[in-house]
Amino acid sequence: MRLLVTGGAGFIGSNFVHLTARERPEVEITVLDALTYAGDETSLAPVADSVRLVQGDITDGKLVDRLVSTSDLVVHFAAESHNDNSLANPWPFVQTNLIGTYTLLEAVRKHGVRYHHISTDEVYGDLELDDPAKFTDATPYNPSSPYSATKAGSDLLVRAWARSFGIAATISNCSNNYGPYQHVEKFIPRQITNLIDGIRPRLYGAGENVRDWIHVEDHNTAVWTIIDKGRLGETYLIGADGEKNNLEVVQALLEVFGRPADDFDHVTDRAGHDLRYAIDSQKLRTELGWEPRFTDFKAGLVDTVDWYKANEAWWRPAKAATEAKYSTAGH
Ligand code: NAD
Ligand code: TDX
Repeated sequence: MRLLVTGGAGFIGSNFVHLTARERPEVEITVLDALTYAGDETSLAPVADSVRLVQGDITDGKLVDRLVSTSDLVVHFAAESHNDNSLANPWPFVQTNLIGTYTLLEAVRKHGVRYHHISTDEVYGDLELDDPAKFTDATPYNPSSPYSATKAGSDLLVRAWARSFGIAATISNCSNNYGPYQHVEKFIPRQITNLIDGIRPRLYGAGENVRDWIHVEDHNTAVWTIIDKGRLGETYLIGADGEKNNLEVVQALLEVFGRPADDFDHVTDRAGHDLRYAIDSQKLRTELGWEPRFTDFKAGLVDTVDWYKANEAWWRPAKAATEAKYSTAGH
């Protein structure tokens, strides 16, 4: 099978390529990645022999058409992915998440290639802290930020291309991922690398916002399950019942580092900050038989801290510029 992975040099995409190279050696893997600030060729170094990396943009119609025409399956991870960046400058989000997805859809339509679309639970907006409801694939779309609005738009393009043009597509909407190779701009790696550097963690607002954490490996086994067994045209929500508020996560990290539970700073909150995400993944579990394996969040955090300690050369080059950007934004 010839597989095209967009965004395969990013956090989740590179972990997906690692998993695929390890467990499916018969798959020929091509990665299409623009190597933006968030993409890093060295994330693919351990599997470099099994992967062809093409540096290019998913909005480049000619390049996308050529790569899709020689593929049997496209898994589309490439995106502008950070909410804070989307508040500072929404344009790259419109360009990559909307125009980029459109460009891929036109190519898979033309060449009749199977397509899996990676999306987020943020398309559903947010929940109250005490709401017993969780997101399902029937929850109405209600995105809050330019990031989540462009992801929602990209999902709707996929649904329209499946219904009107009959493309062979599936969609997954996953909750917050953590694990190795995540950019230091994101919450957990930012605090881990702050703690390594002796800087106090930074909590937006009161820290009561809840995220539904899942280990990146569990996200990616779910993606393969949907590709193998999912019904075409369907949307599957991926989650591992990992709800934690941000204060709990910061205090878990402080404990791993042997620091006092109040050794952090409150900083300016994010504009439009979603309060709570929670995923109901019953459809994926009962219909397709998927289960998460990394269900011990504390153990997963300890492994992730160990990874950042052992791989300083990977994250160090991005750290100072990331913190400078946060300091300008008051975070
Ligand atoms: P990331 O920012 O770490 O990686 C994105 C990758 O896409 C980078 O390698 C970047 O170079 C590449 N890219 C960006 N613009 C491109 C373009 N125009 N052309 C080609 N490549 C381009 O993101 P991530 O956290 O790995 O997220 C991957 C996907 O998963 C995204 O679609 C995101 O919306 C989705 N998602 C992420 C999470 C999460 O918690 N991180 C949760 C649910 C869904
Ligand atoms: O320094 C921080 N302090 C803090 O309290 C940072 C960077 C974040 N936060 C808070 C904001 C959020 O409530 O932590 C939570 C997680 O923040 P992010 O890592 O920025 O993730 P989030 O905005 O929840 O979005 C993530 O999950 C869904 C990914 O970045 C998206 O790509 C994905 O779709």
